[in-house]
Amino acid sequence: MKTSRELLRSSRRWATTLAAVCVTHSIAQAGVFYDESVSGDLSGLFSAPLQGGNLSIGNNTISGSSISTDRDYITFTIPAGQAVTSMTLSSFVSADDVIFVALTAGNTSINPATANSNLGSMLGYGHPGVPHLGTDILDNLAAGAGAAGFSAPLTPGDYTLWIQQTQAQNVAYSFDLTAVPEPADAAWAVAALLAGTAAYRHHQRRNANGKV
Ligand SMILES: [Ca+2]
Repeated sequence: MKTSRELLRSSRRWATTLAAVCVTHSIAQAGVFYDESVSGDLSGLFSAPLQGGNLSIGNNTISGSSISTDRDYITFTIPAGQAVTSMTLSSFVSADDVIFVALTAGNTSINPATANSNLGSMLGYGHPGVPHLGTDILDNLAAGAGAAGFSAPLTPGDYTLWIQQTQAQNVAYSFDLTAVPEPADAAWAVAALLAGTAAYRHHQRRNANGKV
């Protein structure tokens, strides 16, 4: 059985931990995950996408452009204890109105030459564009006909995006992948903090009564 002093120390540690998480979250609000204008064109090989690495808590922005046969492939990893709640089309600049996006599990995408007969190997796909600007497109991708489908949030693991404009008009795009602590972890942290707060109040009451 912990003493009230121990519980108070525990609650302070949790408050510090939670504050650190909040600071990290605010710092990561507008993180660049990959920007073609800075780091170069993304891989055009479905079997060897650019390996993007781990997402950070907050927004992870992928920016690039595609025209005609320029396929853009990039992987991202959702670390253990995190989840991706949304993929927002945050920018779309083109004379055309849509772009093609597909999501697969793992570190490779599917062969575009046989994609039409292999839709089930994708988690989802869709054609987001002007009507989706500023909205989450995970639900649109999950609804891709013939795809395996999935439910948001995306859970820890490796994923690959295939982004491509198939028409002659260039598309400049940005997507924001929003990563958060997994709900179970966040709920546990809050519950622990609340338990610590209750212990602290108990400690204060005992102090007021001349007890420790
Ligand atoms: Ca590109």
